[in-house]
Amino acid sequence: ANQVDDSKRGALIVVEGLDRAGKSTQVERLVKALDARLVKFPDRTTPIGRMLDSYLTQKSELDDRAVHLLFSANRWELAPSIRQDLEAGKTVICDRYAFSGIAYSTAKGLPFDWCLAPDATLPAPDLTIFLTISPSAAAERGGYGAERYEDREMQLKVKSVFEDVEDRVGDWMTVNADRSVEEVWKDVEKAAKNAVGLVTGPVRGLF
Ligand code: DGP
Ligand code: NA
Ligand code: NA
Repeated sequence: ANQVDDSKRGALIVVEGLDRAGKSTQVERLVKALDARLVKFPDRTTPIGRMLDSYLTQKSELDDRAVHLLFSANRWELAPSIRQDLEAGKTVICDRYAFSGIAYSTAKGLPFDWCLAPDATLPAPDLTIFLTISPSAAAERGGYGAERYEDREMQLKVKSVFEDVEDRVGDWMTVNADRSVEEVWKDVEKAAKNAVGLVTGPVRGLF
């Protein structure tokens, strides 16, 4: 294990991505390379997470605003332990975070600023890596899955909102995930290690 300098907090690194962009592979590599804790959102194991899982797998219907607040609540229920780990010097990788919340709900037609509000003051990432993929590269990687949101039209809308989010958020890096796993990893690893090295000061609040 890495020697932890107890005067230095851990880095919060978020990975966001479009469907088929290879997010899980990059996240897995990051967790190993940085000896980090992985937090996957939504965390489908909590009571709120089970409601979200049922919604995503299309076993239940929920009002768009209600579901948005549940996704946010799912992040808030994990937030204290994320903060605790960061303060103890542990690096935390989040597979999706508040930016997915904004992207998916705005893509469904909810107002951008309404979507942003419930996640304000969550622990702010030191780096957000957004894996983007062109529709043609996504199509070459095979069909979308059976979950809610996994279709071409929705993914195009989500992509466009992520591009708006990028303008509102600092410490953001967009990575072209049309390329091979190794090429993408080179960029991801470099940016993440750099972010870990640059961490200073207390955990900040989002937005
Ligand atoms: P995965 O591809 O395994 O990361 O699946 C998570 C799904 O949940 C994906 O379709 C994006 C969606 N999702 C994640 N976070 C949010 C959120 O905060 N709000 C909404 N509406 N959807 C989200
Ligand atoms: Na998915
Ligand atoms: Na930005």
